[in-house]
Amino acid sequence: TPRIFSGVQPTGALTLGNYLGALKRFVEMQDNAGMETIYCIVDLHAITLWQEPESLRQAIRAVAAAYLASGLDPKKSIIFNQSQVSAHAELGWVCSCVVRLGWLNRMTQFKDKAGKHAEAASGGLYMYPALMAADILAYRATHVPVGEDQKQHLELARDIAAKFNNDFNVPDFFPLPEPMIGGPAPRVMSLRDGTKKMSKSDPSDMSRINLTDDADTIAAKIRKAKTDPEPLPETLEGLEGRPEARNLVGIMAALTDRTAEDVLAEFAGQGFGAFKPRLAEAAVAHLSPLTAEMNRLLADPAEIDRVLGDGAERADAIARPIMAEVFDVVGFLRSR
Ligand code: AQP
Repeated sequence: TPRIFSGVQPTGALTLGNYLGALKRFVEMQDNAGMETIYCIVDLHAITLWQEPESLRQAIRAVAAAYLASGLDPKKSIIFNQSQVSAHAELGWVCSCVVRLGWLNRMTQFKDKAGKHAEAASGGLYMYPALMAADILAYRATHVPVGEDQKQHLELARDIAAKFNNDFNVPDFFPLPEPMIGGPAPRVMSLRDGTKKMSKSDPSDMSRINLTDDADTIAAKIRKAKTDPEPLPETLEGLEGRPEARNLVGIMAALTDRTAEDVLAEFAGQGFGAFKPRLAEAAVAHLSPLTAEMNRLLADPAEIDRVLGDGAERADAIARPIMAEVFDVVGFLRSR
């Protein structure tokens, strides 16, 4: 059976991009009979950039609440935080020794996140893709749903798996994980700049819709979203060269489970003055029950911690025997 693995970083409130690009798809896969689904909150990844310890703890619970509120069910999926399963760190080290510096040097996300001060970036940020490969391989996961921004890291994970299999002469030891990019919104863009992805770490809060935003905030952010003065076109080609317009149409389509063509069929010829209030309505209708459920869950942190602890035990039960095989293959001596 296909085994799905994916994760989200607890680096702040989740955005509509994380929801449409990741969480909504996680739920669809969970509910697809015949797939085993493992969803992680990747706290080891989060500390590649500085996180205030207490905020990190809260952010882990908040991502867990977002998972559950979106419809992930701990009876159907394994839901846990990465640091509670030691296989991630252990295999992460092995993968760091398999990956080549030349491969890491090509990763565009490192360049984006390290910015102009790469010398001051953490070693972890640089090694991030090796840990991400380990996350997937520790379960021999076969499929990884991610947004488009993670495509390059997934290709690197495949390269690491192939090199491990080849170096140690264990063909098929790790399956090469398949990226699953696509879905209704593989790349939701910033509300302030249609050429940048919507990101929870963008300095401008107006650039994104957070899953914790209330209805008035969502409406205000959509009202102030950057657009152009042209009315909406009749066809998708008419959106070319209009990244902001394309983005808002895409968000509307994903929120209302329609194609972008269907959205244009309804709104062609109308300006953003008419479209934006309708988009805000759709966003609020979709997100406010989710936000309410998140808040309800967060009122009982002990219950969230229990769900994560239980998930970690089940994740560990899968990863532990795989790690024992890895240690043997690598040549580590284990005498206890
Ligand atoms: N704008 C987006 N559109 C579609 N999918 C997105 N994802 C993130 N942003 C968008 C997908 O969400 C999943 C979890 O992402 P992550 O938290 O692990 O890290 P990220 O990709 O770096 O996301 P952010 O929001 O930009 O976080 P920060 O700002 O902390 O780096 C992934 O599947 C991702 O593709």
